[in-house]
Amino acid sequence: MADKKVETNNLSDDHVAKKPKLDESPDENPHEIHSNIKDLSTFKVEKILNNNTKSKIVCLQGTFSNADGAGLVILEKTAFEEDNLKCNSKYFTSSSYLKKIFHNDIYGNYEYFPVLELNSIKTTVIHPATEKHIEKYCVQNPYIVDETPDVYQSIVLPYIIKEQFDLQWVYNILEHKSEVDRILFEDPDPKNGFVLLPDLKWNGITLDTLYLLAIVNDRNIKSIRDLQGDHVRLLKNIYNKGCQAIEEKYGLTKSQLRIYLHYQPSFYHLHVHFTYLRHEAPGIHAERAHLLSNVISNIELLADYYQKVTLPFIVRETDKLFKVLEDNNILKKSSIKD
Ligand code: G7M
Repeated sequence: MADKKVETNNLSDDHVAKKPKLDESPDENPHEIHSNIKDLSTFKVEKILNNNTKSKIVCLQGTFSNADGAGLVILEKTAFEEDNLKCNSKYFTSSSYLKKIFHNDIYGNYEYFPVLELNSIKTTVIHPATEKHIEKYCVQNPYIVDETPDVYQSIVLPYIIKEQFDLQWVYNILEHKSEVDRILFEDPDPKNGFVLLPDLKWNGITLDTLYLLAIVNDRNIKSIRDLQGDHVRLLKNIYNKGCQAIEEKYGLTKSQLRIYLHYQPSFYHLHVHFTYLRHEAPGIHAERAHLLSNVISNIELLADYYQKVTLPFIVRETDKLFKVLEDNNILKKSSIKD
């Protein structure tokens, strides 16, 4: 079940930097390089922003010789696909190359070069990349902020309104201008409906790393902070229909899925993450992920729970918000009174 192969396309993350008009199709944006890019020979690396040897992801900042502005290239070595390892394995053929490093008694060390199609690297290209995109991919010290409702209203909300990432990619999905063939399920109801499709972080091939996003049709919900009693129907709809669609297509039941929302999210249009429980996706830790079932239960107990609660979140040193919080002395203050 978990090793079933799934066909979807690769796409890049956070790729919209400039704000095209709402009615403009992504292909009409003269700044974009994605329509004609064939290889990465035009990319000149200027800086390694992050090189994570555990997740095997490297984030590079640079420029493209055929386009203006900064670009980001994110390379990720992908997990093994079990299908390819089973009997009649594609890995072990005579067209592969085995280079011996040394051997000692029964122990041998080798470098192995399987056939080309098994050596792909998941690649995300963001161009033109804004300062904010570059910040996002830099290694930085994280800090926890305990966000009281007051801090949210007076500091964080004004910051979000001013500085948030462009949501054009979200609207392109909702308006069927992008990723249409990737949609797994759609409920068109304007209030309680949503679109379910693979997240950009999923290479779309390995079920072990399954990662889908449910994006709500309602454009007025920024994050869990805005959720109230009358959103329970929407949230239950996402939970029930999202799980059903995933089970039908991928054979995973709801008890095998981690279904959660981020606080803070990167994009302030409500969306729910569905990942396979076995997959340790980025952003699943306690300081960021809020399980959907928990969120529903909290709002059922208290309709304005998310307007009253103190919500912790992570902020990084180079985020503009870090400076704003520091200037207001928020990072040092504890919201937990003796
Ligand atoms: O909750 P948070 O805002 O942190 O997560 C946003 C999610 O949206 C991430 O998991 C991204 O990988 C995903 N994402 C970002 N972009 C720009 C796209 C996109 O263009 N298409 C899809 N399908 N997912 C995206």
